[in-house]
Amino acid sequence: MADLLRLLLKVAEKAANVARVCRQEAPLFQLLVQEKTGDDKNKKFVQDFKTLADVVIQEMIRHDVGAQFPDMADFIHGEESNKFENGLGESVIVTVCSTEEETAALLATVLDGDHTAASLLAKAIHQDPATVEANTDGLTVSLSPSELGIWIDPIDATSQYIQGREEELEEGRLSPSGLHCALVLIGVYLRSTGEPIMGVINQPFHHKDPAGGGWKGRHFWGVSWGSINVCSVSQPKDGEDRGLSVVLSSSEKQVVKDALALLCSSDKLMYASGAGYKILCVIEGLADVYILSEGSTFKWDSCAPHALLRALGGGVVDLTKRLQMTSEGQDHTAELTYHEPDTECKGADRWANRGGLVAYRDCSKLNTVIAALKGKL
Ligand code: 2IP
Ligand code: CA
Ligand code: CA
Repeated sequence: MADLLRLLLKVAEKAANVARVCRQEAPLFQLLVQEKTGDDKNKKFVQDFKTLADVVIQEMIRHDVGAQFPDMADFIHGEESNKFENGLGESVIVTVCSTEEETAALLATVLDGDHTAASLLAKAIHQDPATVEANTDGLTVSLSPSELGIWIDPIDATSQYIQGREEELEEGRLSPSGLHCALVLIGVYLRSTGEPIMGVINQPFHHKDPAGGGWKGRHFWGVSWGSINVCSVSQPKDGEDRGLSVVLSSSEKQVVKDALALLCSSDKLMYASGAGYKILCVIEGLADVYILSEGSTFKWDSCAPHALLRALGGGVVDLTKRLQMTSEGQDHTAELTYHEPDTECKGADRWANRGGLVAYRDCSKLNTVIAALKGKL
């Protein structure tokens, strides 16, 4: 498992490099944007974008993980389909080839013959990033790759990634929107039960290098399996309870906003973009809970950060299921799982977290918000 974790940290950093290159090269970025159609349409946005950056990043992760762990190859899923249509209406399957030159040639067919853009992208895909620091000593988990599956969201909060607003982040404070909300999410689950057991989160745009070297990112990871619970983010120290803090999507239902306004002071009811970023805020302790009353997130949004929350003693529950339960306490029956599609739905919706969700670190905070929402939805 330590091997797999090290590989995922490395491919996530490579993914972050590709995301940065695509923004740095303005003409490249323009070329990358295509509109989604059909069943894969995310109903949340009137105009959702499928970027070549997304597809390329997902395929690169699939390629690198599949090469080192062949037993996992058929169980590496992601948000994107690797079928891409170029300006001539030709359908091209985007894959990572064995050499940089071959990948560049394939990408050029998607990029309508723009060889400069294709070479830039291929270079980032084939470049090995500097080793990512992670203390994985003693991380021995008795699971084999053939028992595991992977969910990838190559770029979460695509709209923030495309808008590209640069924000100065304040230490210890949640910042509602901007490039820092865009995250690379790679989650590992157990095929038999669907439990999330390992997660890697890379934030490609965390701060600008003061020496002018462009954007710098950061990463987080966690493993939770049996008695092993390890996370790169430390457990909060038991301090004074400063009152409940909640993060929501700005498009959350008014009835939810109203119910929570009765529980939190106005500065503790916060809004932010990106499903992954909001769960990361809970992981980092910038908010106690993230509540979403709609089925607008998917398995690839929650799997990776869910594993980190579990390693910290928290989790992510299905809101609808949890509201129907009578008992309090940490009962795992409402926790989200990642192995089974919803057969009543079609396309991407088969993998939606249909009942909404609550992400939490501390079970007592989960119980407080569930009590406040009972009978309201
Ligand atoms: C989106 C993205 C959105 C989020 C939505 C996700 O994923 O994280 O920001 O909406 O639920 O599916 P909101 O910001 O309102 O929480 P993607 O950008 O990968 O499509
Ligand atoms: Ca997403
Ligand atoms: Ca995405």
